[in-house]
This record gives sequence, structure tokens and C-alpha cells, in this order.
Amino acid sequence: MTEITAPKSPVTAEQFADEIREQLKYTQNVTPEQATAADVYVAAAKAVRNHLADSWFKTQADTVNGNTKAVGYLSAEFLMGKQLENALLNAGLTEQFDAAVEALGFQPKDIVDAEYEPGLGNGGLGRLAACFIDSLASLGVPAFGYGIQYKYGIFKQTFDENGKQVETPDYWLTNEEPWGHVDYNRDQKVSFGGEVVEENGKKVWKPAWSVRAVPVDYLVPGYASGRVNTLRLWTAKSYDEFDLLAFNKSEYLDAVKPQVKAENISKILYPEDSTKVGKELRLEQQYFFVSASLHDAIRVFYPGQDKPDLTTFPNKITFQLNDTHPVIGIPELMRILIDEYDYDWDTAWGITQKTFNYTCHTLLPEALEVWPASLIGELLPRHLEIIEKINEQFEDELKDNGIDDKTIEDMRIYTGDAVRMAYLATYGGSHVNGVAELHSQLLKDVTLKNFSDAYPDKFTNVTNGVTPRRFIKLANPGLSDLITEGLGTDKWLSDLDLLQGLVPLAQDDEFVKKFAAVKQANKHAFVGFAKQHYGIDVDENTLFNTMVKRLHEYKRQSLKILLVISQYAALKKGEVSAEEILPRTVFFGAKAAPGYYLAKLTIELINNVSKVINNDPDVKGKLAVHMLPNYNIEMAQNLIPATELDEQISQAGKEASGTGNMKFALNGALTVGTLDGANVEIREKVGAENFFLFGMTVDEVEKLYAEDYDPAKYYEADPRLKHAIDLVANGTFSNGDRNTYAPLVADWLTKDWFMALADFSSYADIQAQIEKLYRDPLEWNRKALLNVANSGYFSSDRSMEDYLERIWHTGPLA
Ligand code: 8GP
Repeated sequence: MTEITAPKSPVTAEQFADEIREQLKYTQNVTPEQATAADVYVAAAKAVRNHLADSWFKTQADTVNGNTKAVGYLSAEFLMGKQLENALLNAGLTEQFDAAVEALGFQPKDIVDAEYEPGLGNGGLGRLAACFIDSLASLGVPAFGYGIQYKYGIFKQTFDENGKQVETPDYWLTNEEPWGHVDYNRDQKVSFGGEVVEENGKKVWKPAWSVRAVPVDYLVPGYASGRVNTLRLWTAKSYDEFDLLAFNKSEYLDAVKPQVKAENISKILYPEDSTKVGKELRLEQQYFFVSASLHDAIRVFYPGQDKPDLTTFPNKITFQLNDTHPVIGIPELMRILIDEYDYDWDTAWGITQKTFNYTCHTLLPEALEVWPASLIGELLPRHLEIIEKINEQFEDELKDNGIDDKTIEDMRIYTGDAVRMAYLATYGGSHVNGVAELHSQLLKDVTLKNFSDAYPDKFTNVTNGVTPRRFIKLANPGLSDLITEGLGTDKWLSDLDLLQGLVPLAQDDEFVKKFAAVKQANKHAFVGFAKQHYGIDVDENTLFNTMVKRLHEYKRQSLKILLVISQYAALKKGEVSAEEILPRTVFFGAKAAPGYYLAKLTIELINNVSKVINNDPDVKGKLAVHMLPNYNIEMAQNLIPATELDEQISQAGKEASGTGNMKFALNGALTVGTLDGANVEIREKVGAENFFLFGMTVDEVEKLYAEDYDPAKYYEADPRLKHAIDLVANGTFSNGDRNTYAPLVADWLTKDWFMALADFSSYADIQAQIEKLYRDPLEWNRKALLNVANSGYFSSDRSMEDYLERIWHTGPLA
């Protein structure tokens, strides 16, 4: 008998149907007969939100009065995905919902599909934040996610007829959005500009302008914990929205200028920052949400107190800085404590350092934000003074510890011209962590070496994780049921290590066949999804091979497309015999930053390779390539469960962790990958024999850089690679035009900073192993099942437990 631990709901399906009817009547103002799927979706969302309200209030009260410190997760991105199914699952209302909407004459899937996915994140760091707040609520740890409710989020990606990326605004808030509650009564004022003057021996900041930060509250229900935390996303409003005088003079545009200026702050995620005003806007965004959040935490934990004892602040809440974007919080908390609450510098510094911790998500030096001091000075003059003083204190401390002048100069937070936010975060907080073992090691050995030498105790690792609720249970119900059947319990959903219990079942051929059948059903379902969403025909009897992630040179989508081209060329030349042909469908999904030229050109190339291959009758049924537009959580939830071979092929030492790799392993895909990021740990856990490893190690990469890497040598040495690059160069994928991809070809042959060419041969060679194994479905699926069974470690619940123990020193509410 299977034991069910999923939360039980207090209502029956009939009662839930009545609640939906009531919402339709009183908030949607339609009769059930008039209602569309979109109406029912909003009504159901509101009904489920109502179910969570009491737990939310109780969690808030316990958080404030509680016996444990809360977590504040400050993040520029929260890539949440659709909410309805997740909320139903965590409220224990899934079955009631299904029956209720059927009683109303709808299909549950149509209602779920009516939700529009918010694009409040860009990539790994944003999805990680969403997994983390899910896990914190599920563990019963009081937590606040703090960020921005961007009106247009990240851009929506389409492709033009030439295959180029086109960015359009994502109007995700155009229709009713039932999850966020705009709380005008708990707003905060955030100020900018102006000057600092001295009054009675005290520094006083006289800002030039202010905006109103209005919170929008999202409920974050835990799975089977009875806890509901808060995601508070700020939206920017103007205090003087409308200049009536100007309007009456017919200066209509001038009349709304202040409103536009204020609201621009929460318009889009990561505005283009190649110009000065672009940079200014980014800094405005960062300060905006961080200042509002810190003030909000003081409001929450010291309600109604004019002179709270803020020396207790770090016992109430610990703030995690998700990358460098919120690091301006460090001088801001100093300013609040000194200027607004009259603490002396040392007391303020003690509180501040205890309050913050910093997670670094990169190894690329250029991704560590550095702000021009002049910009900070203009926008936040008081903060620049505080940063200067922090830097002075820091340099003194280093000197006292016997650090030499040259090293101190290298470590300066404030150089006179610029402020290095990662250094400020490292010095200004208690702990710094990387996001996978290898990454944390490289942070200590390379990126932040001087800091790790000076403050070794600050540094720690927490390997990333993903939530099994969304990425197994919701994304892959077939696998989820099979796991529950295999283990005889569904407790694995909140204790993912239990997946280990599947290891013996990998020797049971019948179970492996059932597992294979689930994968095949997922592939079949994705064929339908692809037809519906992208209008493409996919052959489900091919190997589904996927590479989805942000587009970046270090992730090496170009390595993958060069391999595809070489496979295409081999098929065309008849080099592969009929028996040897392993039909593949290759899926790419990736957005490129709007200003990233080579990344966008790579997208164009992939699209055009796809056009040529998919229209070539010679390779029909043997090879197909699809660049799917607008990679998002919905696509991930549909494509990952259907994927058999996952690509994690970054240059060793460049991918901080990766979290897609974890989702694929947990959904029974095999990985072809390098020894980079969390791949290293995944391979350790699932077993080297169940992972396709290729490419250079970090040390080999370093050695090759030191030897003056010459990519052309590799081009000459491997005819497969040479032929693939020649085809790109000679216009095969650009209607004969040799210029289109000339910049890419030139980069590959003369620079190739991430050494795709050097790794090409081993990458191409390992394909034979992959194809051999795939021809033996039982063995392939046995290995895939072992990936699932051994990946329990990559639950974000485990990540959160590591943060609680190593960094936050707190735990669940009693
Ligand atoms: C990503 C890392 O690239 C990825 O390896 C890691 O798994 C993920 O963070 C979560 O830790 N980094 C970003 O998403 C990132 O740096 N985004 C930039 C836009 C800030």
C-alpha cells in the first residue's frame, strides 16, 4: 500500500467548485456559463490564495514573535514559473481542483494553461532564488524573498525571417494577475541624488528626488509544511504623478515626466547598460529594492517602534545577497543605522557585517559588478562617503594584519575611480559562498584569492539544488508516480535522498522498462507541445538531445552547433552507414543579452543551420535541429522530462554550477559534459560510468592559456572540425553569403577564448559511445534511472539545509 504524505485539503471538490463559482460571481463578475478558461483560472487562483491566507498570517505572526531568525533573500530576479499548479499542490487541492473545473465544464489543463508565465528572471540565478524560497517554506523556515516586480520583465524572444533574435516587451501584467497583492499601505520612500551637508556636526543627506516603493506580495506556500512565506516585489511609483500646471498649458508629455522617470525603475530586468543612463538606471533599480526591503524588515520586526533596538537586527533576520546586484545594501544599512537611528560607526558596522552574506554566481571577472565612483556619487552621495570610509577601515585592518601594500592595492573596495561590489560584499558580510564545490574552490584560489587568504573563515560552499516539487512532481507526473510506486511512499518529495531506494530497481528489467515507457510518453507529449507552441513536427522515434540555457560564449553553444554541422556533413557525404545512423533531434533554447553581438550571431547561425538541415531531404528522419524561441520555465517543464541526452559543455572553470544539469539528471536524461561546475558532483554521485565526460580539465585549460592558445591548430588537425567551420565560412548556412558569419569564424580561428576548438575532438569522439549505448535501450535506461536514483543530493531542500547550517545559523519555526 502506498503511503501518501501529500497535504490534505480541508475542502471537498464540490466545496472548491462553489468557491470558484463565488469568485466568478463576485470578483470576475461572470456567470459560470459566461466564464472563459481565463476567468476560471483567475477565480481558481483567488480561491486557492484564500486557502493559504490563514497559514500566511500565522507564519507572519510566528516570524515576528518567533523563536528563530528569518532569512531575507535579496535578489534582482525571481524566475517563478506559473503559480497555479504549484499552489494547488502545496495547498493539497490538486484533486479537488481537477474535479471542480470539470464540474464547471472545463478541462483542468486548459485552466492551468491559461496562466501567463511572469518573466521576472533571466537565468540560473533567478530560478535558483525561486527554488530556494520554495524550499525554505517547505522546511518551515521563515523567509522573505525581496526583489522587483518588473512591469515587462525580461524581453520576449522571437526570431525574424533571417533567424535573428528579436526582443519585444513581455506584457505579462496586461491581463489580471491574481497572485500579487499590491499593498499601498506598506509603501516605502526611496531617495536619490542631491548632496550631503553638515548640520550640528552630523552628516545629513539632502536628496534631490524620491520615488514611492509599493510592495506587491506573493504567497510562497511550503509543501506539506503548513507554512506560507512572502515574496515581496517592489514596484516604483511617483509621488507627483501628474503636473496639472503643465497639462493645462497643453504640455501633455511634460505633465507625466515625473511619473515616467519613477516608473522606469521597475519597467524591465537588466536594462541595457552600455550607456551612462543605462548604468544609472541599473544602480537606481538596485538601490530602490534594497533600500525599500531593509526599511521593510525594520518595519516588520519592530512594529510601531520609533527607537527600536537595532543591535538585535541580525538576530531577527539574516540577508543573503544574491550576487552583486543587492550589495549596495551594505552601505545602505550603515546609512540607516547612523543617519536615521543615530548609531555610532562601530556599532553600525558590527550590525551590518553580521546581517549580510554574499553568494557569488560567476567566475567571469567581467560579471563582478564595478560601479564608477562618479555615478554612485551623483546618485547616492552619502553612500559613496560611507563606502570610502569602509574602504579606509578595510585597508587599515589589512595593514594591521601584515598584508603588503601591493596586495592591499589589489584588494581595494574603492579605488578612487570605482567601487568593486564583490569586494564590498566579501568584506561587508559574514560569509561568502560559491555555488558548487569546484566553483567555491576557484573563488578561493583565483577570483577572490586575496580575500580568502585574509579571511579564510568567511569562505564556504553550498552546492545549488532544485525543487523536486516543480521539477519532478509537476513537470513529470509519470516519473513521479513511478518513483512513488518504486519506493512505496511519496515522502521523497520532501526528502529527496530517498530516491536512493531506486538503485536496486535499476537491476529489475521490468522496472527499467516502465521507466523507459515514462520517457517515451514524455517524448510523445512534447511532440504535441512543440506542434502546439512552435508549429514544428518532431519525430518521437529519435534521440532527444537538448541544450537549454542562457546564450554565452563560455557555455559553448557554438561547440554544439559545430558538432551538429559535422554530423550533418558526415551524413551528406555518406560517411555514416545505414546501420550506424542514429536519428537525433537536437533542441536548443537560449536568450542572448540584447547587446551581446556574438551571442546573437550564434542564435542566427543555429536558426539557419536548422533551416538547412530540416529542409534537406538527404537527412530527413536522421537529423533535425530546432532553436525553440523564448526559453522559459514552461518550456523547461515540458522539454526536460522528454530529453534523453543533456548538454553541459561549458569550458572547465567557467560555469559556476549549473542547475539545468540537476533537473535533467533528476528527470532521467544522461549528460554529456565537461568537468565544470556541478557536473563534477553530479558525475561523482551518479557514477562515472553513467555520465559522458569529455574535454579539458581546469588545469589543462590553464596550461593551454599559458602556452598561448592557437585555435587554428585545432582547426587544421581535425578534418571534422575543419569541414564544419568551412561550411559556416563558405555561406552554406547564409545563402552563399560569406560575410554573414565571418565575425564568428574569425573569432573561432583567431581567438576562441573559451577553447571550443580545443575540446572539439574529444567531444566528437565521445558521440560514438553515446550512440552505441542508445542502441541498447535497456542499458541506456538503466543508466538514466541510476541518474535519477543518485541525484537526490541536488534538491534545493538540501541546499537550504546547508545554508542554514553553514551561513544563516537558523532553522524552522517551532
Ligand atoms: C548562474 C550561473 O551561471 C550558473 O552556473 C549557476 O548555476 C546559477 O547562476 C545559480 O547559481 N549565474 C547567473 O545566472 C548570472 O550570473 N546571471 C547574471 C545576470 C546576472
